Amino acid sequence: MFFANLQMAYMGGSYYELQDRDRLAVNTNTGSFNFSLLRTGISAGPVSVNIIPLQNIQSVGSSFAHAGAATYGDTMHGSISYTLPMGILAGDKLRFVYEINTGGILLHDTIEKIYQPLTVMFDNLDGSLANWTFSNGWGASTVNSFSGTRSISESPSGDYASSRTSSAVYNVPLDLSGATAAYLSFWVRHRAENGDDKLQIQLSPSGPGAGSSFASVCGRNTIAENNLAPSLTGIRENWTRETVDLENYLGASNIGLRFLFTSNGSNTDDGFYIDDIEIVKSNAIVLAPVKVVNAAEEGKSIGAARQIIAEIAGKKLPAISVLCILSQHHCLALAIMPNAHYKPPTYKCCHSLF
Ligand SMILES: [Ca+2]
Ligand SMILES: [Ca+2]
Ligand SMILES: [Ca+2]
Repeated sequence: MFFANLQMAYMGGSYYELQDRDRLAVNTNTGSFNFSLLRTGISAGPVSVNIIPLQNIQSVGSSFAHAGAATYGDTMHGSISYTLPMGILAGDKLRFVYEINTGGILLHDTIEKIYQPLTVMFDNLDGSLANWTFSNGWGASTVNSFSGTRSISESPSGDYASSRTSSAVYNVPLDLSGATAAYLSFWVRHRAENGDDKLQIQLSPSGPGAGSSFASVCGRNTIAENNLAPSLTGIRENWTRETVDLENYLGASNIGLRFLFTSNGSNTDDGFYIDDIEIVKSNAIVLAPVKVVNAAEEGKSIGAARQIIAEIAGKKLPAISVLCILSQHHCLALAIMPNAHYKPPTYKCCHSLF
């Protein structure tokens, strides 16, 4: 389903679209998470927002409540205070859920950030654009900007052309070596023929230059329909946060970033504006629960060693030896063979999975 259709389903009532307004980096142990609420529903109902902590957030302040934006398309701003745990370390991942309550429905938006990450790149596109290689019309635009006075656009003045293929390549290689988590974020607004004219976010593990092999990646708002590559398409005339989990590129040291615009042979529009592009990474050791995904040799007697396959934070671990010491169906992992990225959790109980 294209975004416009999804939005139509909500428009009949009181509906708000939340945008997380803060950078990916959280640098202080106490502060506020800031968000905006765009009224996209016909009704002017009240709205409240609260935060459900998921990971590395000790506590949050009281919820935000508002009687409702008076006019369709209005934007309100809110914030909720947070306190991080005492022992949080640079590079630790934060996760929480914005819960939006309006018109009798609950909407949830999961946010991931990193505490004191390493900034791989940040470009507000207000200064020199020497780090960019533009083709077929891309350039700076002062028509719309999320920050400062400029963004970049595939058609900075007027509508894009039909049957257009054009790109903006960030020509500095991005280094995610040693990273255990990394995210790309940028702000975007667009008018483009839904499904036919689109923007792809692309990464290459072989750098941005000659010989690169760019592939489209999924973000929070990309759509991949009818076997098309994941793309931003359709109409979003308010600045929208796009984020991409770069987990498939962790460890690579020569990554290229490209925005690829394509249009079909008919129906043109104003196109895309992009601003405040940011990539952060964490090199922190991942401490996460082990999840057993396959246990072979089921039924061995008590005391026998087993080999199981497990993952930590979604990544396969080398074979784990476990000793069944409780019963045939309740085991403790005694020895976990770590690779360089992981601290071995000791005595991780896996009984629920046997
Ligand atoms: Ca800007
Ligand atoms: Ca078109
Ligand atoms: Ca344009």
